[in-house]
Amino acid sequence: TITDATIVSTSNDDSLVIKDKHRLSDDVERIVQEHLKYVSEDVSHGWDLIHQDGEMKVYRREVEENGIVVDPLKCFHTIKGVTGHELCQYFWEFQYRMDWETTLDSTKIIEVLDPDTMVFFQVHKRVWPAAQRDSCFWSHIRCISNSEEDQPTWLVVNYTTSHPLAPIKSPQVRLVANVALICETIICEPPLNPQDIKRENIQCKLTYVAFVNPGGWVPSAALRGVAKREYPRFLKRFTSYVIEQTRNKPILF
Ligand code: H13
Repeated sequence: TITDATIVSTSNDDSLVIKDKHRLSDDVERIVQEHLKYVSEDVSHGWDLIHQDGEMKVYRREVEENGIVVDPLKCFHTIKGVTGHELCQYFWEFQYRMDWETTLDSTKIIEVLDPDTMVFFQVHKRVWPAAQRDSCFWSHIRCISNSEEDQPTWLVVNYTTSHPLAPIKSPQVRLVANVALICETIICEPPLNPQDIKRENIQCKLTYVAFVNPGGWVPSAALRGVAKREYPRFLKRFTSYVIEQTRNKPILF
């Protein structure tokens, strides 16, 4: 039976999926919808291009709240030979995280809310001139079909939450974040038979957006310097990792 405690949606192959709701379902839904709306807003006004390397473009808007830098960040990239599903899977799944993350000391799953939503606790490397940071966030992966013909959009959202299993222990400071990776697969010169699609026929348009509050004062210039260096580094390392991992595997649409 379908009740208020269930969510009905369509999966990758348009079959109906019924999921049990959990205590954060409404939050997850709201934040996912916000990101889907925000992703198509352009960056022509008020955004600075802080890094460009081939197809990769990293923009930010300088914003401070109570003297703390909380610059929104928006990155665009096009990656050849991988799908949005593959990128999102490698970004979301715990087992691959430490292979591509260079800014973490540790990561662990502290709760499974449903098969697509986990709560993580992570300890970040001390990369800036201040106390060490940790984070506690739900991480949700989702596939959204746009139309019969188009490839679905895949996304992952990481959003800060509090959790009894992750109390804040000073002097460690808690990062507050709202991050999304949104990916769209494009099939170039599609062969007549979809079965014949090769990696050379696919590319993926990636958008990565991050709102991160360091949770306590950090010198502005130092923090902006770290962000300018680390986000492009993350994008380059993460996307190369996925290309490498999927090279000889069947394509995951
Ligand atoms: O998105 C990235 N990593 C995710 C998986 O580990 C976790 C991330 C997150 C961060 C913080 C809180 C909650 C979730 O989504 C890649 C992150 C790359 C980071 C580059 C370093 C940025 C330095 C600026 C820090 C501002 C305080």
